[in-house]
Amino acid sequence: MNCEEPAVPLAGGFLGRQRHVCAFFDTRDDGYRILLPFVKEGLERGEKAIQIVDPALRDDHLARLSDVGIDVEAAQAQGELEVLDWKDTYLRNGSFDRRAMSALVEDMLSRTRAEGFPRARIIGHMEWALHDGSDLPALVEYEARMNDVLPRYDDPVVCAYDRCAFAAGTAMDVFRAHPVVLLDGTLQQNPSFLPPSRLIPRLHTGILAVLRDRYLTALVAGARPEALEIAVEEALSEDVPVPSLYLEVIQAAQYEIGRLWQEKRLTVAQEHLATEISRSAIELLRPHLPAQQRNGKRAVVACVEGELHDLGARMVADFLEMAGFEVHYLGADVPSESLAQLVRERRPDLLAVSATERSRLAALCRTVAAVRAVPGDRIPIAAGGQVFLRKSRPGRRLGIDMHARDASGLIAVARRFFEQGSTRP
Ligand code: B12
Repeated sequence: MNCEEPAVPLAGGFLGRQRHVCAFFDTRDDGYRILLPFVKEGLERGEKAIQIVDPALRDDHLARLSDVGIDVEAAQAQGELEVLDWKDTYLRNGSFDRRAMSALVEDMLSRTRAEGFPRARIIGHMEWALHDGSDLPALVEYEARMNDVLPRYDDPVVCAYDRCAFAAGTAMDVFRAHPVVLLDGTLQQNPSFLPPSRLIPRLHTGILAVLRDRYLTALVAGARPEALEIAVEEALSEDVPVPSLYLEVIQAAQYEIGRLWQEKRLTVAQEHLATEISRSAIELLRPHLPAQQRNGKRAVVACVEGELHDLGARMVADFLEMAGFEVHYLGADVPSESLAQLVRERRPDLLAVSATERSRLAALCRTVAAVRAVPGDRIPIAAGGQVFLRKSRPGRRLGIDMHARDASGLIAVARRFFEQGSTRP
């Protein structure tokens, strides 16, 4: 942004560096009373005016511009005024695509410069989002992510909302997505503004709950294509972080499958079907995990002898790989002596062992003992799985070095462990 430029007046105040404005109006007349002087002043300064309006109200909009003395035809002919409608913009191709819309806004801003204007004043009327089938979470995410785009330009972008038409929850999220707000006719810095890095994870919390419920329904029905569509394609297209999909959708749904099985509302066969679908979902999501730089460390991940529950260990292996480890994943039911032999040969920097059932504790102890008997430097051992669900610090008694409740927790614990250079339990 060019800091030499004069501040832009709007609604009796001035826009500073932050120019992504959320304007809430009670009536259309209210909105025009405040925004028309803003449009006119920009045109008088030689700036471009771009407005995106309801196609049904386009003529009314042009008439209102004329009423304040704007020569609409001449301004349009000279490219100073562009009045677009929702069908050309937000709803291009029939529905809202936030990435396409963001690219379109960037294109408008670059084109404005290429045409020789110092900047554009863009106003978008947002009631298109109230139409049936509109994706309101996508709208909020679009508004949030525009805060990564717009600071590269100094063009004011005013998103005009009918305060009475939007549900309170949506209005609040939209409000939080704008650094500047125009409310009750007054322009102000928004004290509730959340930058995208803070707002988007909050939005995802809601999306995750919905995805989890829908994924679980598909699992219970054994509907593989639908389940994979929800947990993979749909979730990725919504930019939901893959680690959250592992833990808050797939793991959470698997726990529910276990509860339904325990209550005899699902058969063993239905549980098997669900688990195999979840295994496929993990396979498809794995390439999309955000990869950190290699850390030069090697990890071996295995389920203890007799332990058949292997999805948790699979997730642990994937999270370690994401964190930069070279991972050797051995899967279910690995006999203690055989695991110790592999440890002797490969000398991992970390051994992660998984146990679910109480009766596997003895096998876990045998594994720890066998690995501790391997000559040479002590190999750090992490243990986890549902056998520890009710134990907060199982380390000392079992002779392990690290424990965490889930795959994400292990990454944090392992990082601390290696940073401290610790080799003691
Ligand atoms: C699918 C399933 C099976 C399948 C497993 C297939 C497979 N390939 O995994 C089969 C049919 C084989 C099975 C068998 C049994 N099951 Co079962 N099963 C389940 C179910 C429904 C889902 C398991 C799952 O996928 N979880 C999702 C994963 C991602 O979660 P997770 O394992 O907890 O992993 C996370 C954390 O624990 C942690 N973690 C895991 N490992 C490690 C390792 C380290 C180092 C760290 C730090 C963290 C960590 O991080 C993981 C990722 O975040 C669970 C329900 C449940 N609550 O999980 C029951 C469940 C685990 N099963 C149960 C039981 C009782 C059995 C059987 C004894 C039934 C029987 N009578 O035969 C047998 C035992 C088999 C055996 N020898 O292991 C009980 C266990 C109760 C208990 N804790 O004692 C559960 C909880 C069902 C219930 N509600 O009662 N089961």
